[in-house]
Amino acid sequence: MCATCGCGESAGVRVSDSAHSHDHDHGHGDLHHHPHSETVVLEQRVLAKNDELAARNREWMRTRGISALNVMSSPGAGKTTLLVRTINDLGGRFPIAVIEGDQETQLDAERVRATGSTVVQVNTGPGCHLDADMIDRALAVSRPVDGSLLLIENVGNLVCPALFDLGEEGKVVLISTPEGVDKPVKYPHIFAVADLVIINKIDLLPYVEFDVEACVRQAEALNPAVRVLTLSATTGEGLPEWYSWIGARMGLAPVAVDN
Ligand SMILES: Nc1nc2c(ncn2[C@@H]2O[C@H](COP(=O)(O)OP(=O)(O)OP(=O)(O)O)[C@@H](O)[C@H]2O)c(=O)[nH]1
Ligand SMILES: [Mg+2]
Repeated sequence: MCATCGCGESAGVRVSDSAHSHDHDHGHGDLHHHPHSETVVLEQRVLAKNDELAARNREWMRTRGISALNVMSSPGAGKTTLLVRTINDLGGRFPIAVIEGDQETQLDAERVRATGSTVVQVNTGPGCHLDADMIDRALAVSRPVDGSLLLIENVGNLVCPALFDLGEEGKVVLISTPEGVDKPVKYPHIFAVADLVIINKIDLLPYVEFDVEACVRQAEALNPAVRVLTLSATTGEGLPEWYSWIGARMGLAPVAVDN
């Protein structure tokens, strides 16, 4: 069981590209067999080890000019839809590589692969988040070219991904309008660490009860420095602001895209 979030991730984690699929121990090793009374100490050790690996990932990417974004949300908020659209719109300007995190299946990797982008699927089994060791192993398979944008889609979950630094350059949290306006106050930790909050599926606003301004206020109350964008990954409304944000993170001139 994961000593940090108690999510039971002791079974094998699989890191695979289209040609390979194999089991790995996920690196928490002997930490799983200690009694409950040591949970707090173990939690600190797990997170400290993760932070160390994340720092190594960050340095590896920094020296290669690779900018990684950790994209997080509850299941179905639209992460893969947004990633596919982003690759189709921006893929001609700089190389984009993707790491897909899901408990099971290659479904999201297949959607990304259809764009022609490099993609590695990480299956976490019972685990509910990606960690820095998984990213290290995925990078060893993917080897993004220098200057790439690396889009990491985390496992659909608003809780555990908040705790684990992957070595990314920025954390992006999506919330979609049918989920309801109260997600930031119910799941404050992930919104507190976000660099960008995206309110997705705004095309559904006429059909769902969702107060955009109230949601923005909640997110800003938890995280005064956060930027909030509203968009629809399917209609394309709001995407130019998202692309400008990416461009700024990558140190590029504003990216103009017709939608
Ligand atoms: N109306 C509308 N539907 C959307 C939008 N973005 C995504 N969807 C739909 O929402 C559903 C889930 O989208 P995904 O992109 O698979 O969501 P996800 O966050 O990647 O889901 P998991 O990987 O399972 O966590 C799909 O049916 C999408 O077509 C949007 O902006 N508007
Ligand atoms: Mg997805």
